[in-house]
Amino acid sequence: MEDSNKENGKSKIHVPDDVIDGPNPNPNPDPIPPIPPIPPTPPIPPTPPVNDPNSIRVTITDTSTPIIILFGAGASGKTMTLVRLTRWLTANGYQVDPDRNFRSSDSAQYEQMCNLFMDMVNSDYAADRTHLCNFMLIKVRNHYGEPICQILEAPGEHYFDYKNPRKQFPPYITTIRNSANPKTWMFIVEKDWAPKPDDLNTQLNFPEIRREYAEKVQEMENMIRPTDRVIFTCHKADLHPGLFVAGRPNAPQFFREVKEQYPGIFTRYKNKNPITRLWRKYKFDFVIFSAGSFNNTYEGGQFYSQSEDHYPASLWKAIMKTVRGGW
Ligand SMILES: Nc1nc2c(ncn2[C@@H]2O[C@H](COP(=O)(O)OP(=O)(O)OP(=O)(O)O)[C@@H](O)[C@H]2O)c(=O)[nH]1
Ligand SMILES: [Mg+2]
Repeated sequence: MEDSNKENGKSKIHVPDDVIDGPNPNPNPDPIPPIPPIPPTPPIPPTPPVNDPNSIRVTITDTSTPIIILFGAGASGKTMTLVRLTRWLTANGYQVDPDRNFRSSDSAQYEQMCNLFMDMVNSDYAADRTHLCNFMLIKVRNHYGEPICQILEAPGEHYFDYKNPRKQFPPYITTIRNSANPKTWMFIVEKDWAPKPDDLNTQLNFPEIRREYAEKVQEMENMIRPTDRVIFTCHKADLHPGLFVAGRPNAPQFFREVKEQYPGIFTRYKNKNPITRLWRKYKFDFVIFSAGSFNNTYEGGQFYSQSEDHYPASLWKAIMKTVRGGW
């Protein structure tokens, strides 16, 4: 039987008459208006001028509550320490909030940093090092709303830049150093610290960089007031499972290795009291810390799993000892 849709063996496609006869005689009387062009997205505010630390001005409105200064090189873990400590503090009834008056000259940007602070703390991802939240003063209050301390978090390059180790500290650090507040300097070290060079072809002399950082720590130790307190913290302890015993870091072994790798950093704080030095050689607490573990994601970020509570708990205990004047 022959297919009526076929002509000379080829398929014949049925086309309705009105399509052949031209335009629709009844066009829609209300045509859809053209979609207006999408307005350009407003420009993203520039990141804070942290690249020029000399241009930064800070205002300390609360001149009596102690300030804890997180002193450490770039990527030493300052921001993630603040994240881990804030999580622990808020879970234990403390209030942790950015001080919104700290940087008045670039208030819009700083305001944005303050707004993003709790998002950063609760994020499942590591804080981006280029993130806005990299320079803040945080206030910690107890559950009665009374201020306990203020914590300064700033980019590590302002304290030590391995490309220019002799660079002076920026003026805002001097402002904080000279402020009337009681102060605790938290000097951050990392066992076997090996900074990542910007250019992967560059060969860095890591022992030499650690020695230069140790000199920078001592430069600050020589400038701060004798009444200022210090804590030494050894970060990223989780990277050294060989120095753990029954799941806990072997603190004396970490101390010995850090002392060797960062010569002279502890000397100034030797306990010279002939009696108490028999059981306490140094006048500071040495805290082993880990913020947690970090796994690279396909998108180029880092998934963050927080450390056990004993890390922030012992860091807070050491901070409180200095704040209450235990040394
Ligand atoms: N394994 C391990 N890695 C850590 C830890 N803390 C931080 N890191 C890693 O170090 C990177 C930098 O941490 P940050 O807290 O941003 O360092 P920072 O000192 O604030 O850096 P700057 O703000 O640039 O000075 C993180 O992205 C993590 O990859 C830790 O406790 N353990
Ligand atoms: Mg940081």
